[in-house]
Amino acid sequence: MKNIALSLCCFISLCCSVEAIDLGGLVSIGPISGYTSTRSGVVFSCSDGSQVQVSVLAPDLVRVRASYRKAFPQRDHSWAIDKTDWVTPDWKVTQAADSIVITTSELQVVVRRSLFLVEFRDAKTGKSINADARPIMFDPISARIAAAKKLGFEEHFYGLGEKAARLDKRRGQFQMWNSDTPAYKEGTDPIYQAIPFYMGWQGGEAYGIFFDNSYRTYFDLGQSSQEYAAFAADGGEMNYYFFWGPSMKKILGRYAELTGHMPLPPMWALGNQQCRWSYYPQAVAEEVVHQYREHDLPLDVLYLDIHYMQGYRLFTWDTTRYPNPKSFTDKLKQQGVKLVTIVDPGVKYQPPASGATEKTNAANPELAPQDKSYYVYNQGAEKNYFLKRKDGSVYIGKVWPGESVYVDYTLEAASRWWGDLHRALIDNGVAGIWNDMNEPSDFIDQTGKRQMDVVNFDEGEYSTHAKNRNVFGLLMARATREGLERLQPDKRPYIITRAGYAGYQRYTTTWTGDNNSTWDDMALSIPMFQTLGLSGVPFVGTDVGGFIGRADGELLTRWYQVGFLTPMCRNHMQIDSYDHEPWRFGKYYEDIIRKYLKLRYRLLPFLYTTIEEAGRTGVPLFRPLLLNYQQDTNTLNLDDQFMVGSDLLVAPILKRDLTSRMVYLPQGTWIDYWTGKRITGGTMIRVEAPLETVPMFVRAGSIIPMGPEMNYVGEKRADPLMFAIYPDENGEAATALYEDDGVSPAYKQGVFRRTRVSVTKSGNGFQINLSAPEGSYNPGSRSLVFVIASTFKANRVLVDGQPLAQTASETKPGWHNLGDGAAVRITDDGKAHQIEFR
Ligand code: MIG
Repeated sequence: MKNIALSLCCFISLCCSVEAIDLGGLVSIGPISGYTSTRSGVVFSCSDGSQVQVSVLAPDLVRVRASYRKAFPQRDHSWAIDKTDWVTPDWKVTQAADSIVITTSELQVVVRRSLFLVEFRDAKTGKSINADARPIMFDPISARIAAAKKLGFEEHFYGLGEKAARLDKRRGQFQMWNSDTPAYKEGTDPIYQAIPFYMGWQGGEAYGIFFDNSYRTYFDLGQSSQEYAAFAADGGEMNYYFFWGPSMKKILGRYAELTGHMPLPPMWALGNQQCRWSYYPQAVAEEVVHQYREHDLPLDVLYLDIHYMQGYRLFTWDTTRYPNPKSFTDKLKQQGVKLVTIVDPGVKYQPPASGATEKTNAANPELAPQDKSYYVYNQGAEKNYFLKRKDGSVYIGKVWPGESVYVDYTLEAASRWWGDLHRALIDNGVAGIWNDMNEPSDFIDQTGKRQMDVVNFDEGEYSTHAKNRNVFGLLMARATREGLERLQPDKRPYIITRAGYAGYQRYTTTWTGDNNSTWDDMALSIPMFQTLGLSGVPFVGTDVGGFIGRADGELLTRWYQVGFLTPMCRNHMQIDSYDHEPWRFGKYYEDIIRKYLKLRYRLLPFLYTTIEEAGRTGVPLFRPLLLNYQQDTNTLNLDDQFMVGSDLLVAPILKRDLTSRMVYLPQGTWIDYWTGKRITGGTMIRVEAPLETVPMFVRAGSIIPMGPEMNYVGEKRADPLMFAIYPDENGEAATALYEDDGVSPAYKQGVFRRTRVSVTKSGNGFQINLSAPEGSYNPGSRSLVFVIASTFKANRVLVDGQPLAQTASETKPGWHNLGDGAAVRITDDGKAHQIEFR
C-alpha cells in the first residue's frame, strides 16, 4: 500500500493554488449605444459592439448575459439549468437621461449608459441591493471575463458549494475546477465540485448570484480589494442570474426552481450506512453485517468499493470474491441491508487480445471473465463513445484499472448506453450507485492540463475540457440516474457522487470526499454541509470517523454525534486506514454510538419530513442558524453549531477532552432535549456535554414526530407514531408530518400523506388539532401518541368532545400523566380530530 500513500502525497501538493482575480489587464465593455425591448427583457448594444441582455424570469429573478464585441451566439445552453420556460411577469422599461430602468414588482435594474454599470434595487424602497463596481470586463487575448460588484462594509457571503472553508466566505478567494484532492483540509481549494452560486447578506437582507459558467471560475469576495467582490472565468460567457430575497429561504426556493429540485431519495438512504475500501471477499462483507446485528446497531446500507470488480473493470463482478452476487444481495436483503456499489468513470483501456472472441455468456457478461475481451470497452469503442483529443486520438488516462478511457456523456446515445450498463449491477440486486473519481481524476495529472485538448460533442459545439471538466460529474450522475429510472421505474434511484456542478441535486446526492480522521476535519464538515445546503444541495454527508488516518473512540463517538443528524450518515475509511466501525474501540464507545444511531431511527419521521421539505422548497435540512435567524448578527459566522430544519439545534463537541461548551441560543425559548429544561434564548450559555451527550435543544413551538426504534428502515411501521409537543410561551406548537411509501416515485403523483398538527392553549390546558391528512397515501392502521412536554398535568382529556379513559398502560388508547407533561393515545383513522387536555 506504500504506492497509495505516496500518490496521496503528490495529490495534496498539487491542489492549493489560489489565484487572485487580476482586474488590471481587463477591458470594460463600452457604453450603451442603443437598446431594444423584447418580450422578456432588454438587449443593450454597446459602442464597442458588445451586447448585454437583461431578462426578467420572475419578479425577483433577472438574468444578465453579455457577449464581448460581438452578437450573442445562437446556442444558449447550460447543463445546470432545469427550467427555461419561465412565464414572464409584468415588467416595464423606463428611460432617464443617464440610465435605463427595468422594473418588476420586486426588483429595479438600473442600467447606467456610460459607464455601463448595472445596479439592482428593491422596487418598493428603492434601496440599492447590489451594484457593479466596474462594467463587465473581458480580456481580448485570454478570453477571460470578469464582473466586479461593490463590496459593502458589513457584507457577508455564503455558498459556493462544496468548499473546504468556513461558513462566512467574506474576504475569501475561491476557484471552481473539479479536483481529486484527498486529505484536503481547511483552505484547500478547489476541491471536488463547482457550484458558482453565492448569496450576499447585508443588514439582514440577502441577494443571490449564480454565475452559470462551467469554465474554471474564480471568486474573490473581498480578498484583493476592500471595495469590490469579483467573479471571473477563463472562458465562456458572462452569464449570471441575480436573485433578490431579502429572505435566503426565498432565494433558495428560486434557485431550486432554476437549477432543479432534489427528488426524494429512498427512505432507507436516511438509514445508517457502512463503507470501507474495501470489504471482500463476500464472507468479510457478510461478517460486517453480522457484527452490526450482533452488536444491536442499526444498519441499512453496505457499500462495495473498487475490489468487487474484475481488475477494476466497471460493470463486472470478481466471482472469486463474490461467487454469486445475486445470492449475496438476497442474503443482505433478508437482514434488511441494501448494497451500494462504486462505479468510477474510467473504463479499462483493453483492446481485445489477439484471437479473443467476446465471451458467450452474453446475457450476463458481468459474471464472465473479461480479461481477454472486455464487453464494456468493446461496446464503447465500437460505438465511438469514448472521449477523444482534438487530433482524433482517444484520450487515455490512468486510474485504478490502469490505462483508462472515459465516456462522452454529452452524447445522448453514450449517456443512455452508460445508464443501461447498470443492468449488470441492478440485476444482481444492487440498490444504489456510488459515483467516484468523476472530476475526472487522472493519476498522471490531477490538474486537468493533460486533458485540455479533449473534445466533447456538446450538442454539436465540440467544446473542450476547459468548458466541460466541471460538468463531467453532473453528466455522469445524470446518465446514471436516467439509467436507473429506466431499469427500475418503480424505484427511486439512490446515487451519490463526488464531483458535480450546479444543478446536480436533481440527479444525485453527495458526500464530501476524502477527509481525514482528525478533529479539525470533523469540525470542518459542519460549515461544509451548511454551505452545500446554501448552494442547493440538501442531501450531504461526510465519511464518519474520517477517511484517511486513525480515529479513536472519542473522535468516532463525537463524530457520530454530528453524523446521526446528517442526511447521509456513513462510516467509511481508506484501504490502509485503521478499522473504525462503531464497535472497534470497545463497548464504552459503542454503547454511546448505539444510543445515537437508535435515536436517528426514532427521529426518521422528523428527518424524512425535513428532507421532503428540502426537496420541495430548496431549503436544506442541515442548516446554519443564520438561515433560520437571518436578522441575528450573532449567527453570521456561527458554524460550530447547526440546526436540523427549524426545530432542532445541535452544538456538538468538536475538540478532544472537552466535556462542556458554549452554545448560542437565538431569541425564543429552547428546551434542552435531554433534561427538558426550558431556557430563554438570545444568549450564550455553557452546557455540560460528557461524552455520552451532545448538546441538543428543541425550539419551543415545535412538534417532533418520532417512530419506534428499528434495525433498518421498513423493519417496523411507524406505529405508534408519536408527536412530541414542545409548546412555546403562548402554549402553541405546530408541525406538518410528511409520509409516503419511502421507495417508489408515486409521491410525485400525490401518493403521500401530510398531517398537520397544531396545538393551542385552552384554559389551563391544551388543545390539539389534528387535521384530516392531505394526499392519498395510506399508512395502514396504527396509533397516534401525543406527548405534551411541559410541567402541565391533565385532569381529563376529551377527544372530539367525548371524554377519554385514563390508562395506566401506554399501549392502549387513553391518556395518562407523565413525570413532566401528559400523553394521549388514539387510533389513527385518517380523520381530523380535536383533543383537549384539561
Ligand atoms: O483514489 O475507491 O473518495 O471514498 O474509497 C481513491 C477508493 C479512490 C476515493 C473515494 C473513496 C474511495 C476510494 N476512492
